[in-house]
Amino acid sequence: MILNQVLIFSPTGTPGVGKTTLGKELAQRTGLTYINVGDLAQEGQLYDGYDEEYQCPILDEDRVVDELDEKMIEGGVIVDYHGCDLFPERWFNIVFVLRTDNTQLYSRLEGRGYTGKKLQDNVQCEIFQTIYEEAMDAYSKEIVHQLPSNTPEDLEHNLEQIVQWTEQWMKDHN
Ligand code: DAT
Repeated sequence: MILNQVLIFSPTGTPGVGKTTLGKELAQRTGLTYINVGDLAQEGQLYDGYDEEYQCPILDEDRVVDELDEKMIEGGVIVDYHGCDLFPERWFNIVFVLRTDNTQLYSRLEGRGYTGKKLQDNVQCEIFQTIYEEAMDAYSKEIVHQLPSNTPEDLEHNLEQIVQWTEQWMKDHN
């Protein structure tokens, strides 16, 4: 059986770094299935309240994990989310953390209509490398890779590299 699960994420709460763009294109090139956790939660209304400060619904993490577990057991999945601490360690074979320079991130988030505290906090979080450390704690260090995501060239390079890693992983495990 081919078990190949890829998690793509960015510093906690940091959207706009290119996870969706990378994840969808990667799915096309590898035949893996792309899952956007934000969309999944919205479709199933897997929420537990509303965060007034950040103006977004609060994820019901237990229900999200339950919903995803079946798909994860089947394998062949790319998961896109802006955090990693809610997922069981056993789910993933490889983890990519995307990083974007702050000035670029600032304009991408502003372009999405982010303002005030939400904008500041997301950029701050990137500055402090919050998630990379979170990921190194949550998963075995050898499977966590950090990738730059500033330019279209970075995107293409990341895709090529991940496709190579995926092929190598399949060779090593079959
Ligand atoms: P996320 O899923 O992390 O929220 P996204 O994939 O929606 O991010 O991308 C946010 C915006 O940035 C979108 O307009 C596409 C652009 N983008 C993504 N990756 C990029 C890259 N490597 N270089 C330049 N722009 C990129």
